[in-house]
Amino acid sequence: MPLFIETEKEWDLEDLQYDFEDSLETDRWLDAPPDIKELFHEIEWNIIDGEHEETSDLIHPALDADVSPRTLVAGPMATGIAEVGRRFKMDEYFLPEVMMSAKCMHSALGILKPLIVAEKSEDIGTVVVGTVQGDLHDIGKKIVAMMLEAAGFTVIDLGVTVPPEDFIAAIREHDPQIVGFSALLTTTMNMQWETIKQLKAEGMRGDVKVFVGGAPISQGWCDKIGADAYGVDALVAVEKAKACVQEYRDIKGGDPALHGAMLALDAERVAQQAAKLEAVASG
Ligand code: B1M
Repeated sequence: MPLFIETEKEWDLEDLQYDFEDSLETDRWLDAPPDIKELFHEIEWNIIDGEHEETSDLIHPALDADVSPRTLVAGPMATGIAEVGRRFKMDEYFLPEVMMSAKCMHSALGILKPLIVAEKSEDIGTVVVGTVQGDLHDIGKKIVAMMLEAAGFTVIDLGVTVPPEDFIAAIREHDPQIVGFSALLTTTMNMQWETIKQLKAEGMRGDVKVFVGGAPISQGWCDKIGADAYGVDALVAVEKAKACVQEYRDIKGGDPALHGAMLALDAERVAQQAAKLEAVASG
């Protein structure tokens, strides 16, 4: 039975601006056994420090202690790379440091991917994913792709900087139910829109449900460009993708009814989270 450790909260990461000792004092992962809490802080600090071998070395003891691969991805790996993003934004880090930290994420994901994907038991559909043209960021897209695979999808990952015509060729070749565009830059998010426009121009918009995601992407952007679903994170993307091939399989891509159904899933999740919080607060 894997250890349950809360990862869904939006943590205060201020301690990551100081040092490891400060992290030991935060309330992040207080529900974990103390040695696992410490291990998580070591993982996040090794990602921040760009130590990829050490990061990989710490993944195995966590797995041996029954921490699930998903908890590692959503827990210390997410907080570590978030702090790297903050440092980059504040000019405390430059590209070489960010590249070292990205290498840590890739090394850890290399260990975790086969374990996550091994959860796949049935084939429920096909998804084509890629990072849009001009954009080299692929860590989040890889996480989404492996979670989709674990949920039963066959995933065709086209890689990074994928031009619209390559998405279109892959849709023709693989006939997926879903196509997903990842974008991490405000300068490349427009390529999600361009790709949708080209899908329409080819008369293919109804053939496929379009998902969008990535740090600068929002529900408002999804609405504006006429995508069907926005995935704020990998778990939400999987929840919506499953709904698209199950209860909403007969609704075509681009149909406002599908967009409405995806929004209803968000509303339902928010209501459930609020009810959970209320239950905790009232003891
Ligand atoms: Co870049 N970078 N980077 N970078 N980088 C950002 C995105 C930035 C926000 C950093 C900052 O300023 N704080 C900033 C963008 C600013 C902006 O556009 N306004 C930035 C910049 C500026 C750049 C360069 C332009 C820097 C330069 O050259 N001067 C350059 C661009 C290169 C290019 O793409 N052409 C660049 C380069 C790089 C590296 C190569 C060094 C490296 C990428 C390595 C790699 O991916 N192989 C890198 C990194 C690592 C980052 C940060 C630090 C981390 C990104 C990441 O992996 N996050 C990032 C800071 C940040 O995002 N806060 C930053 C972790 C990942 C798990 O989250 O990708 O959001 P994320 O994915 C989530 C969700 O968004 C969602 O699910 C995922 C899992 O939960 N999701 C989807 C993602 N895709 C989805 C698709 C879906 C559904 C959900 O459906 C299809």
